[in-house]
Amino acid sequence: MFHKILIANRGEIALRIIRACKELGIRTVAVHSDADKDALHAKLADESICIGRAPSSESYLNMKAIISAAEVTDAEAIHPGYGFLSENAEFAEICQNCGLTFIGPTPENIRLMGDKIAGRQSVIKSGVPILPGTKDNVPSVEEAQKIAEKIGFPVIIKATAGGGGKGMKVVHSPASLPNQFAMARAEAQAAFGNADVYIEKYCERPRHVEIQILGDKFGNIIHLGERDCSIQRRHQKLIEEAPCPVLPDKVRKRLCDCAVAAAKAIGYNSAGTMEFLLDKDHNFYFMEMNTRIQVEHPVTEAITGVDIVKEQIRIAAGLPLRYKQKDIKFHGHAIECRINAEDPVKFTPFPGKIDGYHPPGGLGVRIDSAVYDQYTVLPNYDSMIAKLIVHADTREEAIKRMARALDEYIIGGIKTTIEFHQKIMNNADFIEGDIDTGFLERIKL
Ligand code: MV4
Repeated sequence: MFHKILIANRGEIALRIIRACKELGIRTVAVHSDADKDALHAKLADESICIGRAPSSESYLNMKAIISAAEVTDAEAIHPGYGFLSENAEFAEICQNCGLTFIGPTPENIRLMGDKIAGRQSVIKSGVPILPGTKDNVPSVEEAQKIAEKIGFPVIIKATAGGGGKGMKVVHSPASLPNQFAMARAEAQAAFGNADVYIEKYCERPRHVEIQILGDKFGNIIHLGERDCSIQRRHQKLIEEAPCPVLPDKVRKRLCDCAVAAAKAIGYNSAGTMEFLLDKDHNFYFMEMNTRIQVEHPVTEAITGVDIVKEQIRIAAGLPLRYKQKDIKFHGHAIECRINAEDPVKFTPFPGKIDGYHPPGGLGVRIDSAVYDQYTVLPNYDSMIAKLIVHADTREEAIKRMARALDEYIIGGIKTTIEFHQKIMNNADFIEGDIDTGFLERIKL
């Protein structure tokens, strides 16, 4: 096992990783920007090093500074968390070349899954269902028109280098295709420096369901069940839950088996997530794979009891998985609400000083956060300041527990999404489990 790990991240996920390390008896090195000198991750780690100025591009994305920090502190491994350098194949490769273990999958796996066409092709071979669409980049509008006619409208145009909805365009008719095609390519070029796009059949009102995977370096791969992440706004997840409230057991089994087969097909060896769309008839289609620890991993931890970050570290250290599939038992229902420092109506960031902080507690309540009373939420970084996770025997009880915990949660001085979440917990369609990715756009709060 490692003796010392450097954590190349900030905020709640840096704390989450420090906690896992402490319980594993591993020393920790935090890195922080100028602006983060009072941040909890810098205080709670055994050592902490300033790696640059406030903008992420000069600190948390500064590969040279991070590698140097690992070298001067004698860290053996780097945990990238999520965001920042977590899905940067070049960074994983540099770590390798510097004799540092990147706590995540191989650079090859990161690169493969970062290319949506290549990723799609590699999982098709393992029999995972995908929506009808193109196998390759669609270079011309004439080609696009032909393909769309063949698949049938509506279709969706997506960036090959994409993810997160950037450069995505839904096309309902042949007449609107040329314009949408040009816009998709332009947006993809601007966002990713790569204008390549592919075309798929558009799935109406899908749910976003994803499978948590754990694979080790001995070819063992297990799943930890699914999460339903359908409550999103502008491709930002706001609420996640496990299990998916509408998935029949037989479909769940097929979905999880598919995700394991896909991970096996690429020799995946870390924690990862396979994203699927689930339509109203419970057909599912592979979308993409995330090769990092995800924000919403705690709902899976709640229903399985597996510490995913610890497992990820153990796997990177070359240890075999501690669980076989049959050891994984699912208990109850978990929900996570992302508490963002945001204007709850406009959904724009609302940084500032927290004046008065009282987090909820009690049975089945977990908070992953790095804020405290009188802490100043910075404008330089993501606006998520806490994750509130509840666990109960049933979904109905979990919703009531979440509503209770949200009521208790006091964060003074800034605006947050707490009241938004309270409204969702009282929404009849949400309570029924009748949600899809268009839910937030449709409802009036
Ligand atoms: C789709 C889709 C409908 N049909 N693909 C959005 C982000 C990217 N990961 C995939 N996305 C979608 N792909 C087809 N063929 C609808 C979405 C989508 C979506 C997916 C998951 C969660 C929220 C979403 C919100 C809008 C659109």
